[in-house]
Amino acid sequence: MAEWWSGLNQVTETHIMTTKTLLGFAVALAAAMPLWAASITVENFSFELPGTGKVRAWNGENGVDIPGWASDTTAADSGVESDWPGSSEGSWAGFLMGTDPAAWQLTGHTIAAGDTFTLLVDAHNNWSATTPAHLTMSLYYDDAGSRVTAGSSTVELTDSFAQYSLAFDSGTLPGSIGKNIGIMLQNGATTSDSWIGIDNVRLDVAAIPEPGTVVLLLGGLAALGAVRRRR
Ligand SMILES: [Ca+2]
Ligand SMILES: [Ca+2]
Repeated sequence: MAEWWSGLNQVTETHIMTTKTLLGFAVALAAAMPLWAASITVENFSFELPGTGKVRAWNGENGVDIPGWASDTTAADSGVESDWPGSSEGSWAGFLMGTDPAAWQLTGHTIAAGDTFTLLVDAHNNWSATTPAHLTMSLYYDDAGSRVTAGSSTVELTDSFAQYSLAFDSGTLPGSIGKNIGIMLQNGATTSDSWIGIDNVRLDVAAIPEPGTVVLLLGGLAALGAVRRRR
């Protein structure tokens, strides 16, 4: 075999090896997705504020506002309290009466393509005439001032605090992209003789790159490999 041919062949083989290594790396990277996860700030997530006493109603209707949380109409007997029946984080917990309006909070996080969300809420039954008690937790996006439900789940509660979760993938609702995400919590009872406790509300987001981004990433890695090979 001519020497020039052997040399060229070697270069080609090296290039194939490099490409294979890079492809392997990209595949491993894709398998390790989501690329990042973060916690979204939930104001007064643990209902520790205002921390001055039992407060009914979320919008300050009784003289003291409960930061972070709001309701569309005045809650008759929902708010924050610190004594019986306890909390799962800190000293205070939220409480929600059946038939009271949902307590909601719009976050500062703008929904991006590839975002997947997990809402985590600690909840239990405080006192309910009919058991089991229920919590309805929802995620929504704000569309120019109106709330559009993105996902909702009604779960059964026991007398002990437990963690409940709700997931939402922005890919299932393209209309949500570019809008801010919010949280809604409501007693799931249809009668007013039920009170539930809520605490430690967390919202996590993980970003999964779109296929186009992965292709771009692969292209970039291949180009990098080609440049290295030429050196
Ligand atoms: Ca708390
Ligand atoms: Ca408020």
